[in-house]
Amino acid sequence: MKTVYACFCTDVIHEGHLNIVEQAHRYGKVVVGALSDEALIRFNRFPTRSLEERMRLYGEIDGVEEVVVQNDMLYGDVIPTLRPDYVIHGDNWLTGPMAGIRASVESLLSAYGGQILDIPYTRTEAVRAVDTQLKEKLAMPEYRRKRLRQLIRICPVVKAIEAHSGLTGLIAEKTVVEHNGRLDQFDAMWLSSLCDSTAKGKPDIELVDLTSRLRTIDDIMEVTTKPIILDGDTGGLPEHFVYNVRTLERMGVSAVIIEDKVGLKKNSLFGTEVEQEQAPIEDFCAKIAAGKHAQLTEDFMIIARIESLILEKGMEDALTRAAAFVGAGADGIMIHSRRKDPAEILEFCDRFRETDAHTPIVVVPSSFNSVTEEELADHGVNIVIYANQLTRSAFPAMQRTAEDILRYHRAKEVDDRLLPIKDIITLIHEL
Ligand code: SPV
Ligand code: MG
Repeated sequence: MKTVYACFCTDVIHEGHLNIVEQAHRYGKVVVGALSDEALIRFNRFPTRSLEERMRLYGEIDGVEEVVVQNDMLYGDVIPTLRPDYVIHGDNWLTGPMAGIRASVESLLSAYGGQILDIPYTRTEAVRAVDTQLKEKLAMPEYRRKRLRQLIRICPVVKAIEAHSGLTGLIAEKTVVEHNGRLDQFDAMWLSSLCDSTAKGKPDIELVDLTSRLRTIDDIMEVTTKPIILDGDTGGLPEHFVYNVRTLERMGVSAVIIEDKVGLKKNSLFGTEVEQEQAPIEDFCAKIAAGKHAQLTEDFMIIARIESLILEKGMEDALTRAAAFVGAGADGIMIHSRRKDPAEILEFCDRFRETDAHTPIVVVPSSFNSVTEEELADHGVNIVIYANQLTRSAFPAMQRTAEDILRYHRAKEVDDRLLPIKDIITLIHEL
């Protein structure tokens, strides 16, 4: 009896999956792999059902004899042990980002003479409707809100990129790259105060009010499903913060990060070049505690951002504050630095982890940008935020285009570096 293996990465079984099992059955005993949560996330299929539920679902399909867990998107853990005679897959993996996965399967099978069965991918209205429905479900507040905590549990490091509009939200949502045969993408979005203000031509001094920030969040939520971490600046007055926590929770925002500053907040990257005052520990603890008290769900996170290193108040002050803020109920700590060298950030993380093994640590490597996600994760970091790179790449590109049109009195010279007209008119898909 031959063995036919198919890997599934779905929460809902549709006719395409049934067709794969039916075709596979003609060749032998059918074994289905359930892709692990972590691999699913890398594959842009955030699970809405647990691995156990998915395994049960696959096992109930007529013709499936066995269900196994597949941890590696490239099949590297399953094929050498199971040694299936065939691996069956829809022919949609012949081209595009999934071609690397097929190449890996081909090479693993060639070690012992196994074969790939490419079958026509099922493209029907019903299949498309199931996919759309799944996406829409993930955009609902109850799914989106809890997704950040799920990611922290599942991923070695959660990667967030800034978004300040529907368009940048789409970039955060949809950008996928293939690297060494594996697919990768961002896990979450950072609603930066700097970039939201900059997009409106305003300084980053809490001038853009929450009503306006909520409008930006809503624009992003309309077209994305990934979780949102809001840069909440100082969080404002505790009496206002409690209402804002409820509003954010209701919308489906996953976390707010508030920084321990008072008065006129300026952007941290100014450091001590401008006057900025840090909040007394007790006052900031009271704000955190008030926010936690107001919160209604288990999902929402209030993360305390420590500005001691930015304001050159020293490592001890940063660590004292971190312990106090966690004691007051903070669900995570963000530690910031504007040094080019990541040493002080890594030292903070190591020392914080000596006494606190679990509270998530968030970092924003804008200045200390040589450090890799892996190194940060090795020092206990859970969330890495790329806080402003989209805005900083778009601005010089737009400025150069504007200058060149003025210079040449026509647009021909800039055309080579522009998105083709046929692509811009179809960039946003209509429903
Ligand atoms: C932001 O993106 O607005 C931040 C991070 O608060 S930083 O600009 O580095 O202070
Ligand atoms: Mg900010």
